Amino acid sequence: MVKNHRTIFHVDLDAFFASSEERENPHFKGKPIVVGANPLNGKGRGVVSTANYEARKYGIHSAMPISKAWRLCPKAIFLPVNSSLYERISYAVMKILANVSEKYNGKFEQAGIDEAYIDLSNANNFHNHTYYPREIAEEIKTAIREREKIIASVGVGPNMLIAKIASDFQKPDGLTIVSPQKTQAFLDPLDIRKIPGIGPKTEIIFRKLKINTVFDLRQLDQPYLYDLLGEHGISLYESARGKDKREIAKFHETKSVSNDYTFPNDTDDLSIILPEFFPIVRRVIALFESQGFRNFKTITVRVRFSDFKTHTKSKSAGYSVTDIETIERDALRLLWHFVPHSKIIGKTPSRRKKIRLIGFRISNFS
Ligand code: TTP
Ligand code: MG
Repeated sequence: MVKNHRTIFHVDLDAFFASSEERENPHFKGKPIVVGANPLNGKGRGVVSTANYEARKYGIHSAMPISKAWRLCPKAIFLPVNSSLYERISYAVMKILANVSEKYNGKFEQAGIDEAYIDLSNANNFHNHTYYPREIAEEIKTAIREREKIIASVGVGPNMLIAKIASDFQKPDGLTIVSPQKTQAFLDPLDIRKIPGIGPKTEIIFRKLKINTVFDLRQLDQPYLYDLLGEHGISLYESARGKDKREIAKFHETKSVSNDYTFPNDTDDLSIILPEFFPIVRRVIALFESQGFRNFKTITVRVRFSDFKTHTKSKSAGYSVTDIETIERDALRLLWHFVPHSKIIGKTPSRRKKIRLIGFRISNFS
């Protein structure tokens, strides 16, 4: 029998960074936790990485300025980002998921630090036993909770798109299964922002047109959407109908690794910039290496100026983690495009803008 529909699972950990901190510090339980930049009594300038569900009750969410989070809930527990802890937990969780996938003859793809897809379309054929998605979803949630003390939400659907929307649907501690027959009824009432691919910019365009739900979106035909948004419009036409042809990639490919830093005050002072810059470069390389990689092709330096304009410069060459000196030298050359040279040779400060944030990324792994 040829199956028309696949059975795809999407697993996403709840408030991941904050849950990891709770796990390590059980006395935080029940309290609002915000992980991100230092709030500096409301004067901090970075952003929130994530907040636990207790803190979300105050309106705090990812990417919000940390100063705003502080105003919303000054009594919250504010914690810095402890990447190595989250990487360790992520690794352990992904191992559990890869094992489940293998046990049921599936395909596994890590999609982010706290999320993964498993294609279990063939699980029913395994050992001639019929496995129900709910059993396997419960098995996954229980294994992660018992072994890693973290709560995961699971979504099951006929493709990656529906599985991803489903895992978010009843967060936290969610389990949502959407059958192929119920897919359209599930999607129609959802807000357009629930569709991955509709971000803040596309949202504004649709709201102006009074397109608020997936049902509304479905009333627009392809030529109209193409005129409005180009190719992206066509892909949203498919998404609104619950269609998604993507296949689970058997081997996860990390596409890039990056890190950045927001200065406490905007600066053009190299004696402040450089001591932050090199540790960022080294952190990125260490993270890449910890994932078992050695070689990559491209480095990118990102600078955000005080007016929030953000610029990047990239260089491609054959880089290896064993040659950190070359990486640092090339990274510095890229940074050079953005810093006021006059400061180096002692002339008057240039008319260049001050820097708010610096970042470094590596990509094109080989
Ligand atoms: P998400 O899965 O998007 O968010 P979450 O796990 O905190 O919350 P939930 O899934 O329950 O809605 O992201 C996973 C982690 O990635 C998150 O814990 C922190 C990090 N992250 C950032 O650092 N900045 C961001 O803007 C986002 C969205 C996430
Ligand atoms: Mg998550």
